[in-house]
Amino acid sequence: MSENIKSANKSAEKIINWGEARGIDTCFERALKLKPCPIGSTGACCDNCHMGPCRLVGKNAEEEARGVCGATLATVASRNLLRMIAAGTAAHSDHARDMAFTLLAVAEGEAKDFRITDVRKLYRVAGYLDIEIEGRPVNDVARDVALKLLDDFSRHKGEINYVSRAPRKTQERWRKWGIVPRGVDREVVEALHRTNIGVDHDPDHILTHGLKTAIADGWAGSMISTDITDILFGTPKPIQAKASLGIFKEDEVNLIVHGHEPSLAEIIVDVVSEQEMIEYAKSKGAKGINLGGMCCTANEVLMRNGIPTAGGFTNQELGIMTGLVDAISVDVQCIMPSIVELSNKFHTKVITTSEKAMIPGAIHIEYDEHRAKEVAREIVKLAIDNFPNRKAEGSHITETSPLVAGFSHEYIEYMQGGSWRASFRPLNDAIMAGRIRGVVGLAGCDNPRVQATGIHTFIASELIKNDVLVVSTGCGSAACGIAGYLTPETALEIAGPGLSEVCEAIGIPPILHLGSCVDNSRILTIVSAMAAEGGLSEEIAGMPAVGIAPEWMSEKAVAIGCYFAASGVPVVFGGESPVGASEEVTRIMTEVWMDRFMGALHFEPDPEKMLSLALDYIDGARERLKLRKYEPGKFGGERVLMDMAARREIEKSAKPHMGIY
Ligand code: NFS
Repeated sequence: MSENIKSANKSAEKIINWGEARGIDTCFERALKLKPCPIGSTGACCDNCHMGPCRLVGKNAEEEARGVCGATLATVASRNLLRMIAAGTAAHSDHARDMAFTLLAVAEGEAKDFRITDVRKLYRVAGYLDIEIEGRPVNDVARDVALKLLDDFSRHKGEINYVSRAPRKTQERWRKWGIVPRGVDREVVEALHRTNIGVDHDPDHILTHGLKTAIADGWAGSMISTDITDILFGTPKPIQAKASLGIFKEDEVNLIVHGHEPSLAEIIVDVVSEQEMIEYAKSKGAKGINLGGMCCTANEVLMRNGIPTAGGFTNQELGIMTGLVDAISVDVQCIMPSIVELSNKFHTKVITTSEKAMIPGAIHIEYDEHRAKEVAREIVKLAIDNFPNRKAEGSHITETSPLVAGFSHEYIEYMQGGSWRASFRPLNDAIMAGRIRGVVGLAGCDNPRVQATGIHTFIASELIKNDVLVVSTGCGSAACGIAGYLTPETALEIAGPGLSEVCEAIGIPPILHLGSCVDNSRILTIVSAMAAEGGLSEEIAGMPAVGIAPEWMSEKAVAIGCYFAASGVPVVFGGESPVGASEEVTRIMTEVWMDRFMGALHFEPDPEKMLSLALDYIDGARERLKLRKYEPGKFGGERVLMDMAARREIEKSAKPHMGIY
């Protein structure tokens, strides 16, 4: 990778260069100008009280350096990591809480613009929660589901609901080490309490609470968000769409939905196709309204409606620099405040919509689920009204990449056997036979501190070449989509012989786009289902599965990495370690967590080493499970995968209401 190239995506690079030539600053420029603080970035700075900040540096800092209170480097670094986990957990879970309140409002008839789209999923979730469904009105079931899930946030004692969805042995490990969360809010508050000056000083004890908090993120907050979003807007199934900065149209009103929360964005999807709105756009000289997405709000509407994505985190400023974006509606998380100042150089209107998030200079139109359509119409109208203000300048892009997204865990189950025989048997068999070497969850942000999106695409292509099935989420999916990797053809062009054969038989890409970052919870469900299916590990721990976040930057990513590690999945993060100053903390996150949970969290800046670490973990798991040694192109005997023709035969006899799973 060339040092001078800031983004691996050619269109992005073109816009960056266009901006640089005009003195327009982006995160790429700022990342060059503003080097990370070498002390804070490795976890050696404590600013938890006002005697400091204390910088625990020096040759023998691990042994000798102390903060004014006497805190060691390991205490400081582990506290810093716990605060990151708590913040990440809070972000996902607060989003989930709002989804639960939306479901409650719908069930109680107070949010008239929404409806329960996937009743089958509602019943499935009610089943997890032991809520009676027989003979009851759908809204009553939905209300009980919403209330029971809301308990997960405020519970003081006991266990979060979805612990029961983990394999029994995984639960046993969690109980043995005391990391079953009680309630999301309680664990987050306790994390902040413990890291307050003078409370918890034992790094292992601090990090153990980190895992407990992270499990509250994965198995409560994120999983709740995924489930309720599916119930309200539909469980995703494969859908074609486009990705790139070239999705904007010169002759249409371009509106972007950016951030993370799907509710308002879903209503905007409806509103842009209202005839009245289209006529209004025409009255302003536009041919129509073109809706696009950014970051994880993009993933939500891409998975369910095929709305194109302009990309991930590092593309948000570049989108505005096309000069074609009439309005960008943002909710929460991963929104650069710089977009407001940048938009002043163009004609773009930036609209903040969450009561929790404002940016000075932006237009604030507050979303409220009780009047969702009204708010959505106001936003769409604002974008339309701004269309005639477009200035000529901007760096236009025309290329787009086709992709297939929408792989919910329910669909993955369905695609392996149809409505009647949906299971994970074929996947487990393919892994056992060595056709598929293992599974990697490729997740997380794209990052201007590296060649943005380049490490994602490198790791993704190398993994599939090595017959590793990739399930991807978040901005990593956008990176793969823009690179053209989310198509079934990629299986034939790049994937190794075993993976390629499996993908061809089912008609899927070798990289399955599972959704937004909260949808990493789908990966937990998938590995749990693989454990239940038999033939591999009986628990999540020990599966030939690894998590990788090669360009992570958000605290949310740290929470995700930790809930995977606690669940038994080794995780490899790119970049320098945020706790790298402490060998003790590094040892706990790798060796101690491996002993207890068979999971770990590594930080490795070298992409080649990240890859080999992941493959070593996969091969090690295969060996422990006594599976045949992986050799490219050589497979053991196993059941034949069900191809499309066989599946159609079964479908013919399926009842029409069977849905997709
Ligand atoms: Ni995940 Fe999604 Fe992207 Fe990173 Fe931000 S949008 S929640 S945190 S940058 S992947």
